[in-house]
Amino acid sequence: MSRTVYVLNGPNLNLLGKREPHIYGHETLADVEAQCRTLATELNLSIEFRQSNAEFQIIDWIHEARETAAAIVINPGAFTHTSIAIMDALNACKCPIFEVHISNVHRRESFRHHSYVSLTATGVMAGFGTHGYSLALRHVAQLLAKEAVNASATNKDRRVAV
Ligand code: CA2
Repeated sequence: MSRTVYVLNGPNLNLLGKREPHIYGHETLADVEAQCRTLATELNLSIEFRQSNAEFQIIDWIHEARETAAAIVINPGAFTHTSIAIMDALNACKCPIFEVHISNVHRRESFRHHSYVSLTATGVMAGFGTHGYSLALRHVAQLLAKEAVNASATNKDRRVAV
């Protein structure tokens, strides 16, 4: 069973910590990646942490994740509010999808209140700062643990039935 989680970041998130700290805080994307990697090791997950400003690139990574990932954690940046193409790519994935926003988008401009990604996401985290990524990874680890328990119970049932 795959334990790889794709952590995908959309446009302008490479500027994290370098501008608008009153909205997005002081941590850089490299800090977020380091935190995710440390936590992933603790949770026995492997992560693919990526950022792009290009919509097609994010879509290609979602297609890659579709084949191999246990889950996708995605902060699509402003594509959240505009991209039917990213929503369609996510819709083609069977794995759980967690949408993360550093800021509470619902307290901000009305154009940030609608998310195409939320229409396909398993869960959404907004306003927890960069901690939202860690919360999402911890949740994925819990889901995988539950799946493993269920799989071993099913296998036991099969052995009894034979
Ligand atoms: O709150 C979030 O995580 C967002 O996804 C961030 C996006 C924004 O368009 C969404 O509505 C909410 C923007 C990412 C841009 O990040 C910057 C960071 C520092 C300086 C400038 C932009």
